[in-house]
Amino acid sequence: MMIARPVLLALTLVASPVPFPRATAVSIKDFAFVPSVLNVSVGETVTWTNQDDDPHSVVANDKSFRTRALDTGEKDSIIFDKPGEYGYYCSLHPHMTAKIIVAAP
Ligand SMILES: [Cu+2]
Repeated sequence: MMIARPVLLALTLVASPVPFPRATAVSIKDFAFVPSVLNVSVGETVTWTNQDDDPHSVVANDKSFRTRALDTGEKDSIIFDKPGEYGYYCSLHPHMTAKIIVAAP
């Protein structure tokens, strides 16, 4: 049974539904933020990585945060220290929109 437990644990992790993704990384790809809605907890850092050939940026709708313009392969991070919903967009392509939802601890 000692050998079987890690296997069982791995299967459980794979099989468990994940209602709120916990990743703190957002890819910018094909002129879209992936995932478009990201759930994090207060104090977590979100890192955006530009995987497109065109530059992109991240700007909060309320201007409370922004990254620098990111060229291909570049990344930048924002720390979210207050709960709330933060819509954001790309200042270079304003049709690119997404959201960070920050949960209270
Ligand atoms: Cu863009």
